[in-house]
Amino acid sequence: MPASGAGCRSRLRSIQIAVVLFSTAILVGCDLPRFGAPDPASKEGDEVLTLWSGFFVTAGLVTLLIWVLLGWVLIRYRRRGRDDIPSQRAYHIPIEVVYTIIPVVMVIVLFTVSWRAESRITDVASDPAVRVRVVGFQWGWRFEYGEGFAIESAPGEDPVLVLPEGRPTNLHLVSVDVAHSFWVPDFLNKRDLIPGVNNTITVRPTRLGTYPGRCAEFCGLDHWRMQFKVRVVTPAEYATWSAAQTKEAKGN
Ligand SMILES: [Cu+2]
Repeated sequence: MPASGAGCRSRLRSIQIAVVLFSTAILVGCDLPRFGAPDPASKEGDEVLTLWSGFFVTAGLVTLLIWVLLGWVLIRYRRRGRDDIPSQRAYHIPIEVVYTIIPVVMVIVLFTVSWRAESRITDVASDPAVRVRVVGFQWGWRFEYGEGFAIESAPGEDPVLVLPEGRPTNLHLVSVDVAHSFWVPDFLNKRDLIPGVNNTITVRPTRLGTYPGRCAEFCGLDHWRMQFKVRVVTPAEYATWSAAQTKEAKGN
């Protein structure tokens, strides 16, 4: 019926406008929402967040498109009378080609973006400002600095890994017993410590502050005790602190 067709077209137009406004609002925004991820405190975390947000927006747009198409089909082709049966088409080659190619292209794009981000995140700095050998054991941590001193877990006290802001630090992750995992949630980065495996990550903190860290691999009954803190300080503060630690280590 003409009246019903006009109403349907008007509803569809409203939905189209809503989709366009929603997509535009998301795509033109300089800062995408974090969708539940912590505010990253490292350059590597920024990369992970960008990837996470991009995937979230893509998934949201695909979901929205499906809902819109579903709604359109339900309204446009609803049964209006006893003998009202829509066109029964067995196939439609152009549409099938389109809905095969689009997902394939999307998967290729998402794969490429992920692969490039992963390469940047896992790239180990060749000339880091600081090198720390991170030793995980049941149940604690020892941070052995390249400058010749170490910070270790003490009873009732979490060890503190001090890092300079904006400078690359290479963390060489080593386990002396079972598998552990070095995790600082605010860095949005995590890597396992596996006996016999050499794992190294580069961290570039971008924000001053103190952040909690913990073992993210169940490693035994007292796994919960494997907590530590990361304190990000200015490069000048780091130099002063590390010089004092080195002096103290040499004195002992
Ligand atoms: Cu553990």
